[in-house]
Amino acid sequence: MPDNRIILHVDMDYFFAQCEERERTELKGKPVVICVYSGRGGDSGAVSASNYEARKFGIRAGIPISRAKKMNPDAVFLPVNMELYRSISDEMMEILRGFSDMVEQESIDEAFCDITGKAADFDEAKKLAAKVKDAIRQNVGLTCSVGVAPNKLVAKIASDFQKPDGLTVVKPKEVRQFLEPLKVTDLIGVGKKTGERLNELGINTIGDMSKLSIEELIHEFGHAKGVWLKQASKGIDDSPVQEREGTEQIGRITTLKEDTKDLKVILDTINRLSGEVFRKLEERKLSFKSVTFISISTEFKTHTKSRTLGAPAKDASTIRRVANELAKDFLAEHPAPLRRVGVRVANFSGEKSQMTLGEF
Ligand code: DCP
Ligand code: CA
Ligand code: CA
Repeated sequence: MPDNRIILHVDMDYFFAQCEERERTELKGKPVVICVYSGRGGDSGAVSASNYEARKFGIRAGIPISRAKKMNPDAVFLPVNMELYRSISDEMMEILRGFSDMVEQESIDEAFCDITGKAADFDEAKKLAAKVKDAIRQNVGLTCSVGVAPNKLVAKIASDFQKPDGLTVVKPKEVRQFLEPLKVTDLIGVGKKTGERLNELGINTIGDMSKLSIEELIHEFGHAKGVWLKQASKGIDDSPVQEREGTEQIGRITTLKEDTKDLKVILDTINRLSGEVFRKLEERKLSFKSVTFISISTEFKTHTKSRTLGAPAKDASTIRRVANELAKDFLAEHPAPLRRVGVRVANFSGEKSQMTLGEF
């Protein structure tokens, strides 16, 4: 793994609550609490997310709903709407894939991108990260926080460093200094148990831990973990950004010359994008089993329509035909002008999956 990588980590701000704010503008400025009701009736259940206004009252993910209601009875309490959050998550991932072919979705609201080939140095990377934030704000309508660093471990901590709407760049030379004062549990991979044991040993910060010898760490935590802790405390992490199994997709999105609902213009564009997607597939000798049509309205609402094929396909005409059908269906259901359209294929099989099997 080259040690001159540039990795970006994007984490959406107060994600579930911000999604609700986007859909209902009347919520802006009010404390909003998203709740998972247990189904046992009443307020039994836990808080899943809260916006920053609600956090001022101490309302956070994980606390009982009844307690949150005592903290602020006037907050807006809403049940989770996973379908909404998933579709907004897809919109965000789509934007990231427009910036880099190497995107690793880490959870519903965060992802790593390897932008090594897209920026010559960390100053350029900072500009690119600002563009990513703008694109997400413009196209998805949500704010996020971004970290830029030489690896995933540090990028993830950096995205959390200045929330909300943050952008933190940690250059290779600044890594040690950046990590030193932080708590050991800020390192992803140091859980509560390991953190408590380290605290018992008088180790509170990452800087404290970096001073322990590797032998001491191995003695305490075993070989694999000891070695990892030593590396992590120095901000070393070689893990690559890789697509999670099943999440890999190849797509192209473009902005139409003008907002339109003209079927011919839209289908012509889709045919061009299908050709681009096909060339990418061909390069990598992949077959696909699903095709998606993506549309973004003049109000920046994204809709996707997908179809799973009966059998894997690898030809350009299948992409075109299915994308055309999906687009026609979509426009029949939503006869409003579109701003951007896209085509995506996924559920791959082919050379790559065989290679993966061969590795084990
Ligand atoms: N989530 C949940 N239960 C938890 C933690 C999180 O249901 N205990 C859900 C709701 C969050 C989403 O996952 O909105 C993302 O989690 P984050 O930890 O990234 O937290 P937020 O995005 O809500 O806030 P932040 O702005 O701190 O990232
Ligand atoms: Ca988040
Ligand atoms: Ca997150």
